[in-house]
Amino acid sequence: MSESSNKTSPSRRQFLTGAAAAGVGAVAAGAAQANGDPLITQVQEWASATGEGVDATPYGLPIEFEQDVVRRNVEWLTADTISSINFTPIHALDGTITPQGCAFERHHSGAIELRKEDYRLMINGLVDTPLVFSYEDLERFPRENRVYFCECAANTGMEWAGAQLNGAQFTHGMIHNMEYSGISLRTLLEEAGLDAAGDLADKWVYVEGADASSNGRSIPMAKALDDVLVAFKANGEALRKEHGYPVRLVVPGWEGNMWIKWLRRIEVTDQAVESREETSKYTDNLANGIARKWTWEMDAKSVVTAPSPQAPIKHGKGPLVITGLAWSGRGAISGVDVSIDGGKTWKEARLAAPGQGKALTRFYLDHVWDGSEMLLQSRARDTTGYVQPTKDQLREVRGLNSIYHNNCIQTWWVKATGEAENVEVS
Ligand SMILES: Nc1nc2c(c(=O)[nH]1)N[C@H]1C(S)=C(S)[C@@H](COP(=O)(O)O)O[C@H]1N2
Ligand SMILES: [Mo]
Repeated sequence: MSESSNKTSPSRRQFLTGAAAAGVGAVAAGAAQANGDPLITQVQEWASATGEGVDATPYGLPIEFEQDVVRRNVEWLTADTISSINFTPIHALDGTITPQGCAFERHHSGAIELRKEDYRLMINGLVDTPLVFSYEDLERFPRENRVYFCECAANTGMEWAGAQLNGAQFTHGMIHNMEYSGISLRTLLEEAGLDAAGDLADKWVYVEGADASSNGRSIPMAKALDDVLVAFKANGEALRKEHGYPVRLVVPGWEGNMWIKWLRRIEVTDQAVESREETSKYTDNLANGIARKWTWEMDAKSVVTAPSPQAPIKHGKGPLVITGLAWSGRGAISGVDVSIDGGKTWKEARLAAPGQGKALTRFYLDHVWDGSEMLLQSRARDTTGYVQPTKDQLREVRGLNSIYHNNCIQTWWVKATGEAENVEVS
């Protein structure tokens, strides 16, 4: 849109604010004044010669003009990149599927390289027949395709005490959403046989990876038999090394730490192992100093991805697409509300598609911006009736000692200049 869209007459502006199709009208008014534009009137370089042949890029990368749309690390967060996190550039993406190439990574001992030929998956413990599968064995089981988000429990973890990191990528970017192809864990457990386990109600599976950290976690049997996947493809192609090639566990709706990468062993046990990853880490410290055990599900959460600090408004007042992401580990998103006044009043956003269970939902609010500053927020609701809490509501229950499971409402202070900043309102 060119600047001229701001110069519409008052009467036309009034008409535009009232109309549902406001955006389209005002953008067209701007576009009509593009007459003398050399990009329209002159033959351009790219139309005067041939482009690259089909073999120039056997496997495509984003065009050079998009090279700032990359995952980013916050150096001071961790001592070393070997045990660290980087963040998905959610401020610059649209739709819901996260390309693997910019999907956040979290490693406890670095990303390992494991060839399919060297891959083995063991199922042992309280099973009728302990089994070891090769990658090729896994490929022969009936396959499923499902889309799920994976959110690190530490996403938004730096924001408990106050607004901290200035960008949706850094406050909310420890999340990705992919279409996984794999086998249901139930199929593999039944292949090994669960009669030996007896009553399944109090049984667990202990899952671990082939990396040095092993990242072992205990999962209750009910979840293991419900919707957990042993996945080898994401978004149609092999998992990338950093996401667990050749096989990872997908634990829908539950904290990312349980999504074991480079999955090497599944042990059926009669109790939780209480490993390092589920005791010293990934527990929630409450206000009274006691740690809450097991917070597996990721509660409903949302964030406005644009406008946001890394995605300021570059045009003037008039039509403005406000957009963001919403998700819930307990079900599907049933609705998202957006506020431009710090939560005093709310408008229901438009969901790009009906919410799907445990997957990202894209929302839009087609707004006509009057050019004044906004305190922009979004609030997710899910199919269990749960409503995303404010930061203060969350602090009342959880205190200030927490890192993990911060699903509070985020506020962006969008200034008249169009620039945005991470702030808190109470
Ligand atoms: N084997 C193994 N699995 C692992 C980890 C790890 O370090 N090693 N990190 C866990 C954590 S804390 C998270 S949040 C997710 C991140 O998955 P991603 O790197 O694909 O984003 O993987 C989990 N699975
Ligand atoms: Mo994590």
